[in-house]
Amino acid sequence: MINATLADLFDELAELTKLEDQNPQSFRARAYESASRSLRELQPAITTLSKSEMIGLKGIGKSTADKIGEFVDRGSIDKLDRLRAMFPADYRQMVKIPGLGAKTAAKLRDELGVDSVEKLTEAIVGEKLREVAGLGAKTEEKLAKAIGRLGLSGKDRRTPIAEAMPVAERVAKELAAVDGVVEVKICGSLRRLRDTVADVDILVASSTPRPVANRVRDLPVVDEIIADGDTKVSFLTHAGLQIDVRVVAPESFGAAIMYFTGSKAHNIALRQRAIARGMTLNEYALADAGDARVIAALSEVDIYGALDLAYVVPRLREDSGEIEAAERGPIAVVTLDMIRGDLHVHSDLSGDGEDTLIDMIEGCLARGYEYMVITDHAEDLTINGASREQMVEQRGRLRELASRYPTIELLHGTELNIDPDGNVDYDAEFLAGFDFTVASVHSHFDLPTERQTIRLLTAMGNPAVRAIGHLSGRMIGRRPGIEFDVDAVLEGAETTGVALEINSHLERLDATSEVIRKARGRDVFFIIDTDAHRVKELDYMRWGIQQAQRGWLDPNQCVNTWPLKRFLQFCTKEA
Ligand code: DGT
Ligand code: CA
Ligand code: ZN
Repeated sequence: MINATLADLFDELAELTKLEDQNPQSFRARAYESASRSLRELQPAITTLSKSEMIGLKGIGKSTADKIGEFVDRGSIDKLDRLRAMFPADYRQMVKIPGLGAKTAAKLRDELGVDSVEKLTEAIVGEKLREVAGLGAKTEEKLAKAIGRLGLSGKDRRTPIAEAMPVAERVAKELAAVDGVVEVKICGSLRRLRDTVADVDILVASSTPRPVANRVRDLPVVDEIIADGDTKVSFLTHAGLQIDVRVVAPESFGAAIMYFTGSKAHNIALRQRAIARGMTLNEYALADAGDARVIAALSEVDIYGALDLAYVVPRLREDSGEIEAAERGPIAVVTLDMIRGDLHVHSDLSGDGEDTLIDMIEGCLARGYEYMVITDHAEDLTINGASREQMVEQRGRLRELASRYPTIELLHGTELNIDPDGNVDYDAEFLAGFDFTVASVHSHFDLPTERQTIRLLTAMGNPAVRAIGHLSGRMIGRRPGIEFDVDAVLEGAETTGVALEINSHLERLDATSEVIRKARGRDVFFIIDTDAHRVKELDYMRWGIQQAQRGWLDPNQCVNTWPLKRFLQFCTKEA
């Protein structure tokens, strides 16, 4: 646990150092990032190592080791404290606006006293930015649009899931280790896998709340406690995210997590259903309305059952048809155990890939897959792509490895780049040599809707393309996706048989749940994959699964739940 805690702190140090150096490529920030990676991979607790052993680790130098020492001795790191004071949460939020770098942010603060999204919005309205050298009316317009599009301003500011989830998981894990704790569950919008969350709701089952509350107050992520009670503690993290921790009795844990998972609309519909049956439903129990006898409270399954409903996965709890479906019978959703292969996996042949081909294969093998596709970046992605020669060589190696890994089918693919006109890398003949390809948009995110639609349809029409990667190209909270005509693209997917990817990265979760849902009942195929660039990221599959659930994907539409033979037919377009 200490390793992960320290890794988080080094990540934060890296983020803040980029602001201090006003340089996203800051050399010092990179050093902190490699320290963080090294800590995350380290098996023994770092505290069991001597200083010289620490320095012997890849990515950890003397100054990093000193900082680890500081934290172990005093529970804080001077430099981090100094940077946190220099760059408060509001400022950090402002720097996240696309198109606003650390340099511009520093100028805004120094010259206009603008250090939050709110103040920036005011300054834009007052046309103040054009008074600053190097900025102009264009900047004002661009930033106003970015703020508007991302919903970054005001009280309804939301945190991207990729930022909230790791923090929530860390807190949950810490609390699970507290004496007397039976179970911990992350609830609210995070459990429903919404793209962004207003706050994090964590529920802890324990008959003795006090030690839990004490532990929460001591967590290193806590910046400020905003509500302090025996059974509920709310705090803000240094990044400004609110986390509510509630302690409830183990015997009503099911009712409590159900209530705090929501959504509110789902809860209201269930409560009405309970009332219609002479029962009451609240965060403590489903009970008899007459004599208050508890009917079900321990588990969510029990409560749904007592309401004559099949279990509803949290991702579907939005009161948009799931209750009616649960009334009819079990709801078919994709689950992790159905997945037979990962179809979008990078090795270190990609410039941004980290682990070797063998590592990635063994990673997939360890996850029980029957097939996998290696999809390193193609040549047009200038810094990250592989040349033709490298691709051919990799294919040869993969074929050789087949006998060494007889239980998993190793397929050779690539991730192609869709250019503004919908064309992809290589030529038809070279493309025909791949077993499987996924084609993705990696540039030109701002073209008009019509051009983006044609671009996607053209790529789908390419006989070598088997799937479209991260359909919109969005980075949640940082970059809006391309705008395209969803119906036209779904129709294109039907006519060409090209699958749409559900990319599991929490920054992406792309295709969006809205698109997946629109494809329900149509002849559109999906692949759920991790786009892993290192072995550990193969575990992202669970987020892709949850995204598929949120989009209510029919498991039959999911290509990588199919047996090998059918998948191979799909690769050759016979599906
Ligand atoms: P957000 O906005 O991302 O925090 O979304 P949620 O869904 O996490 O909303 P939040 O944190 O306000 O509340 C957590 C859950 O608690 C919510 O999903 C359902 C439940 N809840 C909150 N307020 C009410 C309410 O007035 N009535 C009912 N039935 N449930 C509520
Ligand atoms: Ca919430
Ligand atoms: Zn990729």
